[in-house]
Amino acid sequence: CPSSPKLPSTPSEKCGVLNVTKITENGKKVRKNWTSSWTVLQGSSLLFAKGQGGGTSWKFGGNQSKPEFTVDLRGGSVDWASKDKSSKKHVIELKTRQGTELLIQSEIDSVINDWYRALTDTISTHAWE
Ligand code: I3S
Repeated sequence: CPSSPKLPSTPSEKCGVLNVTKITENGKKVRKNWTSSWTVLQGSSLLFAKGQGGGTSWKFGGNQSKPEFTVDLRGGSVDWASKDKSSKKHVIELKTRQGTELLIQSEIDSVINDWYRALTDTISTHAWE
């Protein structure tokens, strides 16, 4: 995984391309906008970079490479999304303590299962922070 020099790496670190959309921001419903994002799990943060189109050479920490969006997983929750949240298969619903809800999806079920495990592990590891 490419990593940011600013964040400590932990055993839970993971990265890859996922389809992502916000559905709620600060408690307010927002319009879905599915995008393919390079996604990095670092410590208790989940970082997204839009429009990287699956490129693995992309790195956080360079000049033009700030993460587009960061989610603090501490105090959040992860579950499989119900059918009414999306017509896509393999969709994870991630809720943050700050009232942001995201849907995260991959067509590849082994990929999404690994992310589900990594996210639930991270949330339980940081449960008391
Ligand atoms: O929950 P929705 O409104 O059925 O979500 C769909 C829409 O966001 C749609 O875009 P428009 O807002 O232009 O209609 C997207 O293209 C779909 O992918 C969304 O549904 P899925 O079931 O794919 O999450």
